[in-house]
This record gives sequence, structure tokens and C-alpha cells, in this order.
Amino acid sequence: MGVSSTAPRLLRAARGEVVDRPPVWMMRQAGRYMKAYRDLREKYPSFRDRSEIPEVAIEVSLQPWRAFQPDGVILFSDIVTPLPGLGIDMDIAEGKGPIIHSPIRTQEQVDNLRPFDPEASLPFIKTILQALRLEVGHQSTVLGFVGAPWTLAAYAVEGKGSKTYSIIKNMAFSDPTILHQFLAKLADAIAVYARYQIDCGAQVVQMFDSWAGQLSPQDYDTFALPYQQRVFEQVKQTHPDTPLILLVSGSAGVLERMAKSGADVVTVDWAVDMAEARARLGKHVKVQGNLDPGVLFGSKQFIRDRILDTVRKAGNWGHILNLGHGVLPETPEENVAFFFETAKQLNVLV
Ligand code: 1CP
Repeated sequence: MGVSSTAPRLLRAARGEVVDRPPVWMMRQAGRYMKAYRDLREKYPSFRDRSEIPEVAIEVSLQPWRAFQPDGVILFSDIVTPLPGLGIDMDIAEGKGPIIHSPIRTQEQVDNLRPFDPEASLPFIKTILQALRLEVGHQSTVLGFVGAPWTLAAYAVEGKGSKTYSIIKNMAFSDPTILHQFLAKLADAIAVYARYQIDCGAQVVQMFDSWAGQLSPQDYDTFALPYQQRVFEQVKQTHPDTPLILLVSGSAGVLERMAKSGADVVTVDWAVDMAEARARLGKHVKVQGNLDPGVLFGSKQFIRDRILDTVRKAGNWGHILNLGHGVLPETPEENVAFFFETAKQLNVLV
């Protein structure tokens, strides 16, 4: 019996094997649209508690698994979770997102970053990932995730989410020496972290370069792509068989460049027609996506039609069915349930 015959569907599809139907999961499938999550948030109001107390993080990760049995179960955490391990203190504010108390802007701060030791600084990760693997067995694939260097640098330099990215772009577009050193250090730490997640049980790792879509293509080539490559190359050196997925928000203009990152799977958002994305990327690049998360506010007929349309356009190889970005907080749980039920009947429907 081959190694992969017992492997779960998402893992097999991400490796390029032919599967009976496209695997399906959602980004942010654990979170605010679920009543069970909102109830638990009242008991544990701090995001860091919810994601760093192993029993709570395990429970949140499993809430969508119990409700919908998706083909992928993602670790409940955040892209900024490893920053304190580098000496960058942070909090995640309700309704706002990450806050970095002392933003990184000087050479001295970059020089003083701590060497990253995930086992010591993130002891909860191993407990959570091992528990998730044990719980889902061969029924689903456990995904780990990391933030990409540009996106983590954007938070660390700006100090919080930004609309304009004026501070990091000031650094990038005046004297980028310090920023390049910071991006390189982040890339090496992120590679260590991704490898660690795999060693702890993650079967696929997705890297979020959420804010790289804010760069023009030529600046993407300078500040995002080389550091995505640096992470993926290092992970592939030690873990060549673990599929790696890349997501960039607002990626329509850089889709071909994303394929040069070394990722096995490129996430496509709904600004691009899936058939056109396939044509632009070529036959050998696997894709994930790409329904508008807003489709889940539509009628059941509409949701069903869009699933069928996406799956037909993606073809029957190398496709992970997903939204083009995370599920929105006000989404009716009933429609999420319908999305998963419909997607799982696809071998019958298509
Ligand atoms: O308590 C809450 O519900 C706060 C909302 C929330 C959630 C549910 C935050 C704060 N983080 C998370 C979990 C989270 N973050 C996951 C969980 C796993 C899943 O089910 O998918 C993941 C994968 C992330 C990754 C993440 N965090 C990204 C990349 C994905 C993306 O949206 O592009 C980004 C940009 C963040 C930063 C962040 N954390 C939280 C918020 C609200 C934000 C965005 C803030 C901003 O716009 O700057």
C-alpha cells in the first residue's frame, strides 16, 4: 500500500494526486461567525488566551470540524503569534487586530531581535497540533500557517494594521537597508517556525502574505517575492513532501509572480475568474479558491451555482475549493453548512 492511499483528501490534492472531489475548507473557519466561538470568547476575552491556552485553542480549532467536517482543520492562532519569541511584544485587540507596542524602525532594534526558538517561546503549538492530528485522524488534513516576511514586517513597523502602509513604504522607498535586514531575519525565523509546525504534526502549511497585494509588481519583486522564496526554500530543504500554500490578498496583478515563490498551491481570490487564473498560471500550478466570501450571503441556489461554476472552471486536478479570503463575521452558519454539504456531494453533481 502506498504511503498516500490513507492520506486525507486535501493532502493528496495538494501533492498533485487525482482525488474523487476537490477538498474543501475555509479560511477563518474558526471564528466570529460561529456562535460557539462567540460564547467561548466571553469566557476568554483575550485573544492571546484563546490561542495560547492549549485546551482553548484546541476547542476553537475543532468547532468548525465538529460542525461541518471540512477537509482541512487549521490551527487556531494568528500570524503575529511568533513575534514575542523574537522580542517583539504584541497584543491582539478586539475588533482591530494586532498591536505592536514598540514598532520596529531602527537598526538597533533589528540588531537586538532575539534568536527564535519555537519550542521555548511557543510551547503550546506542539500540544495543539498533536491534539488536532489525534482528533481528526485520516478524516481531514491539519493545516499549520505562518505570516510572510513582508506582512509581518508591515505589522511590526507600522505598529498595527494600516490602510496606507506609509511608514513601511517610507522605509522601503528611501533607504531600504534596515528593512531588508529585518525581512531577512523574519524569513529565517518564519522558516524555522514552519518546520517546527510540520514536526509537531501540520501536514500542509499556508503562508499568508496578506499585505503584499499593496505593493506594485516591481516592488513585490523586491520586498515580497525574494523573502517568500527564502522561507519556502528553507522549508523544502528539510521537509520536501509537505505541501506549501501561498495567499496574497488582492493578488490579481501578481498571480504569475506568486507561482515563482516556490509554493505548491497558489490561492486565487474572486477578482480573477478561475478559468483565467488557470490559463495564466499554466497546467502544473495547483490552485486554491476562489469564491467571493459574500456569496455566503446569497440564496442556496446562488451558493450552489457558484460552487459548481468554480469547480468546473478549476478542472478536476490540483484544486482546493475555498473562498478567496476568510469567511466574514456576519455570515449565517446555515449557509456555511450548506456550502460544505454541497461541496462534498460534488462527485455526484459534476
Ligand atoms: O477574536 C476574534 O475573533 C478576532 C478576530 C481574529 C481571528 C478569528 C483575529 C485577529 N485573528 C483570528 C484568527 C486567525 N488569524 C486565523 C485562524 C485560523 C482560521 O480559522 O483561519 C488565521 C489563519 C489568521 C491569520 C491572520 N491574522 C491574517 C492572514 C489572513 C488574512 O485575513 O489575510 C492576518 C492579516 C491577521 C491579522 C489579524 N488578526 C486579527 C485580525 C482582525 C487581523 C486583521 C487586522 C487588520 O486588518 O490589520
